[in-house]
Order: sequence, then C-alpha cells, then structure tokens
Amino acid sequence: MFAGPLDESIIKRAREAGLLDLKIHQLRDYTHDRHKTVDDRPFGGGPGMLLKPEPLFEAIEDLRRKSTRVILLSPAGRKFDQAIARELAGQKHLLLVTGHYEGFDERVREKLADDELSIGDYVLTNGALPAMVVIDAVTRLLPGVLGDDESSRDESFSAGLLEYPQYTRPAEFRGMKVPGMLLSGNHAEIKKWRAEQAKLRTKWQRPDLLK
Ligand code: 4GX
Repeated sequence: MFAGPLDESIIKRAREAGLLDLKIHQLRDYTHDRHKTVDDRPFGGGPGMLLKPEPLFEAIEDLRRKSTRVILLSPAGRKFDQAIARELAGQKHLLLVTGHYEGFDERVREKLADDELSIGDYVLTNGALPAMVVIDAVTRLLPGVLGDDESSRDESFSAGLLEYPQYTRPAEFRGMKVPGMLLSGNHAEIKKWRAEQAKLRTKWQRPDLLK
C-alpha cells in the first residue's frame, strides 16, 4: 500500500532530493515462528485480534534511537491537525506504528509509545492510510520541499481561516459572473474583500476554527 502514494510527485521529489529519508518496515520480519505470527486473541475474550507485544517491542527497540518519537496510529489517539504536523516536522526521527485490523496490546502503549494519533473519528480497515496522511502533511512542511509560492500561500492560510473564494478565466461562465471588484485592479479593495470573505466563510462552514 505504501509503494504507490509515497513514490508520487512531491513526496517522491523530497525523497530523491534527500530532504526526506523514509523506510517501510515489516513487522513480520521481527517474528521467530514459521508462520510469522504478529497477532493473538485478547485475554478475557471478545472480538478481533491484537498485535502481540514481542514483535512490536523487538521492532521498535531495534529501529528507535535517542531522538526518535514513537507514534502509534489508531482512532484512540489525539486528533492529528496542522499544529501537530508542524511539531512533527521539527523532529529528527519519527517511527509510525500501526497494523492491519487489530489493536495494540496495552503494554505497547505504556512502554513504547511517545504519542498516539488519530487522523479523524472514523474507522479504517488498517493504519496504512493514516500513516501516509501523517507522512504527507509533515513532509510538505520540511524545509525545501515546497516551492516559495506554495509555502508563502500556506503561511497566509494557516492563520486559521478558510480560503476566500477564488476565480479564474473566463470572467463569465454559463451566466455566472466573477465578482466585479476582482476585475477592478484595485488591490487594496481586493485585499479587504478577500479578508471579509475568508472570515464569513469560516464563520459559516467552520465556526469551530474561530474559537
Ligand atoms: N486514525 N485505523 C488502526 C486498528 C489498529 C491496528 C493495529 C492498532 C494496531 C485510524 C484512524 C484507523 C483503523 C488504524 C484501525 N490499532 N488510525 N486500526 N482513524 O481508523 O488513525
């Protein structure tokens, strides 16, 4: 699952330029039985399987160094957002840990995890997409990954407001006109209008962002 998305466009370029060093590890490589067992049934009964502690402890202890932040991905984590992405972009080494279908043995949380993140309140079939979401959001914040244009755009919007409405040509399309003032060339007025629109849109669509 990781091969496709992480070998595309911006992430691919960041890796090739040496701005991002990314490795995918297979938990089964840290098992010692013939079937490469990584999961087992929960004590006390109940549905589903859990990731066994032994392979996870071996893998994480092998892969982590002093500067590593070990991060579990699951719906039980704190909600991932842009502020956390910025924080993680400042770290030397991240180790993202997740699995297929199951949950973690609680001792992994207690002893190995520095943090647990969720990408949102819904349940996915496995943690590969959440890990890639975190990787993507963090990578684009690393110095040199985005062009100057994209980065400065980003800064003006991470002020916590949604984007103002934008239009490109044609000035009239199927009877729908671009607001006249955007064609006026009055840059002071345009700036004011955009600020108002961003605020209105945020208040209407995402009032939680204004709090
Ligand atoms: N935000 N999932 C986690 C359960 C699981 C597997 C292995 C521990 C180890 C999710 C989310 C998410 C699906 C990833 C269930 N737990 N992860 N997986 N939302 O839905 O982060």
